[in-house]
Amino acid sequence: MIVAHVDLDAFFAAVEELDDPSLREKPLVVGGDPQGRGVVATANYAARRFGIHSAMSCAEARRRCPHAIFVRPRHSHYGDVSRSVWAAIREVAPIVQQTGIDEGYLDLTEQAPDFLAARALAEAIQTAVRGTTGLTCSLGIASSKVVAKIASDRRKPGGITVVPAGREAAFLAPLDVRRLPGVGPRAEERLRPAEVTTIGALAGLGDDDLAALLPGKLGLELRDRARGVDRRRVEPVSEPPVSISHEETFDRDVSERERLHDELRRMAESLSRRLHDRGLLARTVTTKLRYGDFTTRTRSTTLPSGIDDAERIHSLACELLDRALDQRPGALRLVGVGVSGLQGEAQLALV
Ligand code: TTP
Ligand code: MG
Repeated sequence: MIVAHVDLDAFFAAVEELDDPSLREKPLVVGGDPQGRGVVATANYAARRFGIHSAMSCAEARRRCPHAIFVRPRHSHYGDVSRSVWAAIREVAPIVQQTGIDEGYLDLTEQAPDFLAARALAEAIQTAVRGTTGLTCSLGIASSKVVAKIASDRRKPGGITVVPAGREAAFLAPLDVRRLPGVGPRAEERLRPAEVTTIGALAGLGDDDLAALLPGKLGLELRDRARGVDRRRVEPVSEPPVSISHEETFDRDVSERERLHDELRRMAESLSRRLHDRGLLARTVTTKLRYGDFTTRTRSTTLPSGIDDAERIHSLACELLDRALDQRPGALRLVGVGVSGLQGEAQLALV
């Protein structure tokens, strides 16, 4: 099997730079309000040089780089651009499993007899993506998903990293254990004190040590992955949606908060089910309000990591609704909740 993992470079920021070339070379942060409690969705590479990264508070980003430019995300536009990107990729490599708005796996086995041919395909993909959208992407090529995914991050931006069959374990061994998908903060908390700080150290754990640190199936699976063993296939799925939303127009305008919160609960439950069914997590929750006079407002919040549970979606949606109603009270003819910033690959849960 020859798998490629494609990931666009500084995706949201790169789109903003394309639309306003004067932003290029300047530190640029796409995210929330630096005056308020907004977080960084992404930063361009100029801003990353100041230590700014995704999920950092915008206030902190501004402390690190006071002259950075802050822009708000335009999710539906990124969704449009993403669709053009994936259409361009499919022209070169049709077997695609998109796992997020800006990343996915390609099965190159049929098209590429060897890793050299796979590299040529990766170059063709970069050319196609750049040609149709002006964006750059990075690719990793390997015999499995986990290795391809880690490889795509090695030479960002614009790089291609090929890990030929047989070299997987050696490639992974020196890397920080947190780079292994599935090792989240909680697994790290257990591994670090035991001096398991590299992927190689995890790969080399004996059964007993592994069971003590990461019990059960999860530990075995992570150790396999640390060894470059990953039997997951590229499963072409229909394109994941860029956003999912629900809205409800009332027969009569509604002003009771409680009734509005109840509506949001129903919608959050349905969104949660739909996310769950597709194995997706959402980073952004948006509440939409339409007043009796048809004025429409939306309020969004973006989280550092994705969620799919109804309770979280509901409480965020209610906070956003309350904030909007505090700013502009009034009876509503419609409320809605949407989730976007959808990611396909839920991190393995540590139980
Ligand atoms: P990433 O691929 O993680 O980041 P990136 O494309 O901005 O940068 P890189 O060059 O390192 O790949 O995420 C893709 C998009 O998802 C990103 O442009 C913005 C969004 N995002 C968030 O909204 N919040 C987050 O915490 C992260 C990590 C990403
Ligand atoms: Mg990316």
